[in-house]
This record gives sequence, structure tokens and C-alpha cells, in this order.
Amino acid sequence: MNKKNISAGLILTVALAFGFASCKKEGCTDSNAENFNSEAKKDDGSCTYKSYTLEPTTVNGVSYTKVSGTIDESITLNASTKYLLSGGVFVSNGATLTIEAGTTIYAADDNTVPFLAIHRGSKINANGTADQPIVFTTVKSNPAAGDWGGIIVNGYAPVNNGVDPEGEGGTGKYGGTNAADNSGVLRYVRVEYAGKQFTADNELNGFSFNGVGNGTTLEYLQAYMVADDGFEFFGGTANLSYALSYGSGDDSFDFTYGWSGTGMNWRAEQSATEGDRGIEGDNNSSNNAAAPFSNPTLKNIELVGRDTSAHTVGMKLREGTKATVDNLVVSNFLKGIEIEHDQTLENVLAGDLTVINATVNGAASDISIKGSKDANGNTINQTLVDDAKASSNVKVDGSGTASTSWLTGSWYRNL
Ligand SMILES: [Ca+2]
Ligand SMILES: [Ca+2]
Ligand SMILES: [Ca+2]
Ligand SMILES: [Ca+2]
Repeated sequence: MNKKNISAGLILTVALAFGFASCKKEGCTDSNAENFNSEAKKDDGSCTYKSYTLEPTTVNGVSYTKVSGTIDESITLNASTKYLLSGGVFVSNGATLTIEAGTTIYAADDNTVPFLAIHRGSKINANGTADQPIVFTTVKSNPAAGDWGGIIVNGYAPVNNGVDPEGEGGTGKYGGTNAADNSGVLRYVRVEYAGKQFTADNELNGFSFNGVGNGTTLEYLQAYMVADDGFEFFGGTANLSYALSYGSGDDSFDFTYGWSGTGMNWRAEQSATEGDRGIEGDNNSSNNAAAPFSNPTLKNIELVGRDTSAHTVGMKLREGTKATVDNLVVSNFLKGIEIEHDQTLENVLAGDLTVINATVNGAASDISIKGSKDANGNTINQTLVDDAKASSNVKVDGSGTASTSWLTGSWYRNL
């Protein structure tokens, strides 16, 4: 190449470069967008954003990763990071949220109502260990019950309160026809200071299981100092083993709308000042005969109340529920077991509601059986009440025994 040609080539190169520079490259110029183009000089309106954010933040000098929005792809939260939950965080679109053992997730103090809700068809995989539990708590330095909304799991298992009902607090639709539905794993998980109240009948709990199916694994879970119920089941077939409900503001365990799973090795302990029933079990308050009936199997259950003067009941079964209860110990409640409403009594007579191996300590009454009442407060069917009382299907024979041998490790907190 001669000198003249080199010069011509150089001029062409410079001209081309100049031409490109003067025609600004277009693209997404927002660094928060998932398709941010650092070379783009002019925004072309093409920016797209993730439906959730994970962003670094600092609270009182401590670094967190703030989680917000709707998680629509599978991600993992790791134990070396402190997470801050801001607002309602949903897991959606069939995604799985994996949380490593030993991870702590804090509810933000930012004028939102934080909660974690798993949509139907999506999963949580929170597999803690006895000494490395997964802990959900509040970031507030003066923690109190009701600081946030807790964990809500929605599934496709049967419920008896209609098609696609919406969970409390706008936490997602639930229910369906798949009893074996699998919403994932919650193992060695502690939820503290949850149970946010929106209105009188719209309250989140520690754990809310809405139409959750029995393909789901729920074991070694603690609700600690929550404002409403520690655990509440809205229908579904989910099984829950090794569960602690300590210091719950309302019921330690609550079920309604057709829950028919197995509860094994449950322990409730009320705080000195709060708490309604140890177990409150309904079928459906609008239609006591709604199917599928609430019909859990409850085995190895210990319910410790705060004071017999608190006028509460250890285990109240009502509104048409069925149940098979074996090995129950109730202590320190005014009443041990209460069965109420005609459909519930019919279930007792039919052998569909049975309590065996029960011990009640220190109550003013071991068993109370009450029928439905008319508008004037009079019992409608006294014969049914008498027959249910005379049946031996619900009895307190003093043979219930409590065991806490499964309470090992450091995954739970005492009151
Ligand atoms: Ca509740
Ligand atoms: Ca309740
Ligand atoms: Ca209650
Ligand atoms: Ca209830």
C-alpha cells in the first residue's frame, strides 16, 4: 500500500466513526431496567423491568437486600445476606423461592404491610435445620406482635367456601380440585411478630395455609408472638407436624372451610396476657353442612393456656366440623373441650367427630356440649345435645400424655 492510499483509508475511517457518533445509538438508557444498554445514548422506550426487585439498602447502619414485588422466576435467598421484606411479596408464575438454611428475613419498617405470599402453582423451598432455622422477624428494634403479615401459602386443594376465594389481606386466590397439590417445603421455619390486622375480620396470621395440598411438606414450624392466629388453615389437605404456637394473640391453631389434613405433635403455649383458644375448628360458619367437611386427624396435641380466669377454651370444635383427635392434653384453660352447633353434634353421634385419650388439667369444665340456638337464645334440639353428651365418642379419660422429646436444637424460642 502506498502513502496516498493509507491517507485515503484513514480519512474514510475517521469519517465513518464521526458518522456513527453523530447518529446517537438508541436503546434502553435506564440502569434499573433489565435490558439496560450502557452504550445507548438515546432512550427508545424499549426498557423492560423485572416484576420484583432485590436492591441493597441500609437500616440503622446495617446492610440488607430489600425484596419487593412479584417474584416470577425461581431465585435463591442465601444465608450470608440479611433480607428486608417490603410490602406484599408474591411468588408467582410457577416459580420456586428457595431460602437457604440459616437465612434471616426481616419485615421492613417502611409504612408498608410486608408479607410473603406464595401463589397457587408456585412453591417455597425453605428447608432449615434444627440448628440453622430460617427465621422471619421484624426489623423494628422494639418488636411487637402484628408488625407484619407473616407467610401465606395458597394451593389448589379443595375448600368449601366457593370457587377461587381470595385470601385475607389480598394475598391471592386459593382452592381447587387437587388434594395432592404441592406448594413446596417449610421445615424448621420460625415466624415472629406477624399477624397484621387490616380490619376486624381481615387479619393475617403467623402462617396461613389456604387450600394447601398434601404434597406440601410442613414440619418444625413455630409461630412466635403473632397478633392473630399462630397457624390458620383455610380448607385444603396439608399435613402439619411438629408445630409450636407460642404467644398467639387469638387462636394458637385455627381451621375452617374444609381442612382435612393431619396435625401431629402440636404444642400451644399462650403468653401471660393474650390468646383465645388453643384450637378453634370450624367447618363453615355460613353453612355448617358445606362439603368437603373440615375433618382433620389431630394426634399428640398439647395446649397450654394462660389462666383459667381468662374464660377461654382449650379446643373448640364447631360450625359442623368433623375430626379424629387422639392424645390431647389441655392445661390452664377455663374449659377443656367445647363442641357446639347441631351439625357438629350430628357428627359426634355419627362417629365422625371423636376424641380419645384426652387429659384436661385445671379446667372448670372438662367437656361442654352445646346445640345450635334460635334467635331468642334457646337451644333448638335439646335431644341432640343430650344424645351427644351420652355418646362416648368425645371423652376425657385422663389418658392423654404430652411429650416434648422432639423439641431439640435451637430452632424455636421460648416465651
Ligand atoms: Ca385468623
Ligand atoms: Ca382465629
Ligand atoms: Ca378465636
Ligand atoms: Ca376461626
